[in-house]
Amino acid sequence: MPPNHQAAPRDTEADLQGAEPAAASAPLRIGYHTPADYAAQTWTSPAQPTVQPLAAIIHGDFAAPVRPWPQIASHLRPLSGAPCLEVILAAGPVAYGRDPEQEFAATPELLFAATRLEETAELGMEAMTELAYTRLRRLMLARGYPYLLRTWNILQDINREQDGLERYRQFCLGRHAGFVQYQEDRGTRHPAASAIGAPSGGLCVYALAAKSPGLPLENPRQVNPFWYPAQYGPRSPDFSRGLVKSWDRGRNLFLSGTASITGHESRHPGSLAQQMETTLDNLASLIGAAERAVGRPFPAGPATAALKAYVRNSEDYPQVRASVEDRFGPELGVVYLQADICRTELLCEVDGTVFLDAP
Ligand code: 3EB
Repeated sequence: MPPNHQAAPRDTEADLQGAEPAAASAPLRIGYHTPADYAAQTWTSPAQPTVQPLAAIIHGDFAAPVRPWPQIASHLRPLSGAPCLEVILAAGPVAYGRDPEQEFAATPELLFAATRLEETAELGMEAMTELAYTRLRRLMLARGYPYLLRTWNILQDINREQDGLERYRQFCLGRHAGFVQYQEDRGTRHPAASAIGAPSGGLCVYALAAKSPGLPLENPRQVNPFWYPAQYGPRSPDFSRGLVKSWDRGRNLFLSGTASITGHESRHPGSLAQQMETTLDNLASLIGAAERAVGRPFPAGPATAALKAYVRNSEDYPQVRASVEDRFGPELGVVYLQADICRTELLCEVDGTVFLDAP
């Protein structure tokens, strides 16, 4: 086996939960807001005084008002034409901080951290990615959140070939170099992840880590990414298809970027309709895997889920939206973003987060 093939995460949730004592905790939730709504809201409710923003992700051009929490520009354009604020809310109290390397927000259970790096002659994509992951790990360990749950990776010009290797593949090398360190900390438990391309912004990595572990998922329709054969690059991608995190009062399901891939192969190049079918079937299959893994339902509805759809060609937006609404209904929170996807033949990718208060 090539060296990039690693052992599968075989822990059961019971094993993982036993690793750390559970504190009273609640799921995080994600909502999408207009600029006016974002600027006007106080984000505190008398009914739930400890629920606060962990961070806001800014999609589109919006000069955010000063706020204590991290506000991260995605450099991705919403296809609706209007800026969109993605607010991640967590059960607090939340402490906010920043150092020269990153911005972060911490609750008693969860750490959000974000770092952005610009390329230089000395620091190319691979080295930059390793540095981003090294910084993230250093913060996680210093603050006591050793379990990586979810990463979002936004790469400028993701598909461009540079020095003989596509930038996404360079990213996978750098991420692995950083990631082997995490395995020494806590064993192989890949986070859920997305890796997408933007026209600007350098490398942006933002992530969620926790004091206690989550349960990585496999999708029965797809090969685990960390087992991809070498044809997709010298280092296979270090992420899991999804991850469930159980809290005292509820649970989260983090869905990794899901595209038209079955097994390890891209399906239906050139056919948007068929790629959408495969992508949405993959999502449904992953949600099914999560339900079997914990023996509980994960209904993705307007009050329980937020999705992001990344669309390579903006003219495909109406059809992508129609496909997603056909599956999930028109009420579900979805933001459609113009973005590049890590394989050039893929036209769309969908990720998201499910949040349930129920036990
Ligand atoms: C795939 O399934 C499509 O490298 O972190 C999706 C989600 C993809 C995350 C990553 C890559 C990543 O392989 C690409």
